[in-house]
Amino acid sequence: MASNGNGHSNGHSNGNVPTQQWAAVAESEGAPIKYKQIPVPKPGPDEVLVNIKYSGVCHTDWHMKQGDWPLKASKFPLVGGHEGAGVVVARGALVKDVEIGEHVGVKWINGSCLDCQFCQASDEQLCQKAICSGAHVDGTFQQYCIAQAAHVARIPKDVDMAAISPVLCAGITVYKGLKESGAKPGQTVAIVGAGGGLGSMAVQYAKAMGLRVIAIDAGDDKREATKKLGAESFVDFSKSKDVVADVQAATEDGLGPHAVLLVAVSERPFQQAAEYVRPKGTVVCIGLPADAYLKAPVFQTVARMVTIRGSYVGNRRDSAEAIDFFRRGLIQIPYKVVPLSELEDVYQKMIKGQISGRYVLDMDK
Ligand code: 8ID
Ligand code: ZN
Repeated sequence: MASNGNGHSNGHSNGNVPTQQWAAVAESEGAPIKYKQIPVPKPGPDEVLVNIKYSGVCHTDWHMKQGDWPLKASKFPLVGGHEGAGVVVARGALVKDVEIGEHVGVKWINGSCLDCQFCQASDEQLCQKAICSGAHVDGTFQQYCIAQAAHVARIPKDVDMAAISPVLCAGITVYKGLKESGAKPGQTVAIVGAGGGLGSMAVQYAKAMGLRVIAIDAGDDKREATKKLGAESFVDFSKSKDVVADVQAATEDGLGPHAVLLVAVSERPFQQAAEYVRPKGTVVCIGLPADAYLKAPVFQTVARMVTIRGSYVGNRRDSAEAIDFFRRGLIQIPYKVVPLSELEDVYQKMIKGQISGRYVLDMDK
């Protein structure tokens, strides 16, 4: 492929950036994915161009493509993806601290204003001007992707890029959620949706943080998979006659888990968790089923002093910490690498609940 020399005027590139690339594109809301060639974007003054090597596929990418959330994609055709690991190949003129050749991750938060009260407090997820990968700008399901230099995650060069890619959303998000839960080493957390992408990560992070895990999901594959990841018990929501009683029974004193991490894409568990969490426990809502509402009995929530809270991705510090857990060998989830051209098949498996762990797209196949 031809080189266009420097990526952006007054910026710098490694001199090998092509003008065309392969991408997985949603032409319109709800349309199936097309694998096709599109132009390589050019980074703005504060942005870098990343040659994506691998990208995990998050359920959020499906929601964005379908348009079933209050947060809508601001562009179609849209390239989704926000778990991209790759190499910086060009940078804008204002970028000083990210080097060409560095390994970086492109996350859901692609950019933010860095100036508002939320950015000042490092809650950049809450920035009213936050730009999200695969929602407001094209994401990581393409060979070359742009991100604001201040927001790319740093990936040490000794880390495997395929294996780390799911950490860049799933890992960071559940690590943050576990911190927000306030659960302490030795205490128990129930992970609802434990066999999926976020759930598998959550079981491993929880274990690495000294927590005991009750996994909740469906089917023997996920029972086995979550056991291998370190869960002490499993409640099959598709077979259980009383999920609330079964989750409480899975704790030694029968009082229920100290925290619940909701990462399922279904409303029902969001209506049950406050009932089985231990008195003074915390329910952390992370999964985002469309059109869903939380429900909790007021009397029991008050009299049992239950906390219910939301948790949304993580900031740059959470990202660095989550990556460090991975680098130290503490986080290993099952993942399957398939070519970028197979994204639509991955989505079809995902919505049927058939994915255990994560699918990772190889950009060069
Ligand atoms: O920052 C955030 N809050 C954030 C970040 C990333 C992703 C939120 N998310 C959201 C996604 O948009 C999605 O709504 O988290 C949700 C989970 O994403 P995922 O882990 O990427 O999805 P998955 O791999 O399809 O796993 C979902 C699992 O939930 C199980 C399924 O069997 C699957 O294993 N599940 C379902 I659907 N219903 C369940 C139920 N009633 C259930 N597990 C237990 N009980
Ligand atoms: Zn995600």
